[in-house]
Amino acid sequence: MIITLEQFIIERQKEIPDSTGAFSQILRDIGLAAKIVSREVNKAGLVDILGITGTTNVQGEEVKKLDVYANHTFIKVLKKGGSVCAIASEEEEEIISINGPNAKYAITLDPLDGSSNIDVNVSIGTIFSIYKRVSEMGPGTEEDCLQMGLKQVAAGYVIYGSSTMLVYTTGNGVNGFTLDPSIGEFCLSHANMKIPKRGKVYSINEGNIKEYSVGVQKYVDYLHDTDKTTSRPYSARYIGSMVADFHRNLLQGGIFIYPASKKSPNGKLRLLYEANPMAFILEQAGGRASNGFEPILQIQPKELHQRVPLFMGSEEDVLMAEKFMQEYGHGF
Ligand code: AHM
Ligand code: MG
Repeated sequence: MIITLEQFIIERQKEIPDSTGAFSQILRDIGLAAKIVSREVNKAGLVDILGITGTTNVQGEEVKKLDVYANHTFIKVLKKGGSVCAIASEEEEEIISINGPNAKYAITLDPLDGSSNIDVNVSIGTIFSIYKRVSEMGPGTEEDCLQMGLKQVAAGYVIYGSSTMLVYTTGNGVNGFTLDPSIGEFCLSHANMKIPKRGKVYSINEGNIKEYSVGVQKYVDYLHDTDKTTSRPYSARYIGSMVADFHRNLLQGGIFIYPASKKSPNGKLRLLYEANPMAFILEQAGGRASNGFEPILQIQPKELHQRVPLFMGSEEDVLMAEKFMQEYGHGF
């Protein structure tokens, strides 16, 4: 029997005493926005033959870049839903503050991650985290978004790939839903997802290897070595679209690394809407995520767009990478 995302959310809501439905509303809104973005992503390649000239298409509608479109779609849908008091988005310098009687939650969002891959038909994604607001009722504040990852009440991502999938956790396991375009519903396809304890794959932008710290270089050397008992050498798989690399590793095991480099001492990826949500999902799926030295979920954010070095994936693989980091320290 098919279980749709909507049905699943309603079933889970019944388990929460005194639930007002505000939280379920956000999850449903994310599902809706994801469907709208998925539709647009799927026709991205048709843009040329549909006759778009300049900034307007044949219907006379303004054409926006997909990442801007995704940003507007998620914000519009979440605002209308009424459960969110603050939205921090990769596409917005400041938070979007909202006032409403049921606005009990804050959300951080990367509306379209890996968007440089759109033109080459490679999977891209949306990433989100949800927190309980910490400010008094009224318009949301930056503090509502600047919470430690441990405080997340839900996190997830949507991958726009060969099919569109929504994967999320509310701290009670990880579940994946695949969009069935024929009925326009996300259907439960991957219940209670678990990442293998160890993988055979590593994902890192190895072109920059000389820019990385000694610990990262030594760890990658270690992965290149031959040793049957630990399945080495590992295979390199790097799509350059974090959600896609993450999704593969979640299903099949492995480690994803975006480390600090000489040029970018904090790496590239963002704590609030890239590292934290993935770290929460991993923790729920039996994996691990750190900056090489401390758990991602325990880092107190200071800025909305703060970057963080990221090591995440199968528990044993991340533990081994951390061992190298700790042995060689922060040195380049
Ligand atoms: P974006 O948010 O600007 O799309 O950048 C994030 C993306 C990730 O999806 C991906 O893992 C990473 O950037 C790839 O970066 P690089 O090209 O430096 O390897
Ligand atoms: Mg991004």
